[in-house]
Amino acid sequence: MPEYVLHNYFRSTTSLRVRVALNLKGLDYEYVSYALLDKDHKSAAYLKLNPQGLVPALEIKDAAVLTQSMAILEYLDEEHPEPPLLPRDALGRARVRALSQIIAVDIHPINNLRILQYLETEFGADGAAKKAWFQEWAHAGMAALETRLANEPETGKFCHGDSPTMADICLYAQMFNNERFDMDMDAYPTILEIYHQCGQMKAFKDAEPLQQPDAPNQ
Ligand SMILES: N[C@@H](CCC(=O)N[C@@H](CS)C(=O)NCC(=O)O)C(=O)O
Repeated sequence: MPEYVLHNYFRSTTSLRVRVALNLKGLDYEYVSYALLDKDHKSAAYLKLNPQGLVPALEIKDAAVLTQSMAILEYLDEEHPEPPLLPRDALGRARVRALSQIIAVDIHPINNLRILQYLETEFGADGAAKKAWFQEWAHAGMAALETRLANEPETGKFCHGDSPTMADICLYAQMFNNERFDMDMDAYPTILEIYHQCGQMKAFKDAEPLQQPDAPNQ
């Protein structure tokens, strides 16, 4: 029996981050799905696990429930250090956390399902308006990320050197949201190259939305 239970959803990109980390570390886990559009994540049972009512949550059987994908990634990295998701040096760690947070702090939270639903119900935003909102903030973050990745010497095959870190996990996951909202990524060749590099690795591929048991049949 796996030690970990991942409460998540196939299309959730914060869930995707945790799936990649578990795969990279070679950790087996039980997959429990919450259909966000059916509000499964607002059920009383789930709110007991995560009062925030957001996925993912990583349950450590008979021990604890972890929430917040970035905190979960750091926990997994501390408990299962190989392969590392953060560099050994403090400057490197600060850089990787900063690159990660461009996505995890400055892009994702303001484009999340509940924000887009609120724009619709409270401000009458239609599909086109929601797409414009998404693209505005995603382009702002992607442009800054591209500038840094293209110009900083620490960038290698991946965001930081030649092996994947937390920053690559965030970048990879975000690309699936970008695609859903028809983002034109032509201006971001370095990001696209790193996305391609990640996609060569089974740990990333296996975490993709359409590879999950709750994904619709293709
Ligand atoms: N900062 C949180 C964000 C979690 C989050 O927003 N998850 C989304 C799916 S990617 C969610 O549960 N959305 C449900 C909603 O907005 O109602 C994390 O990184 O875990």
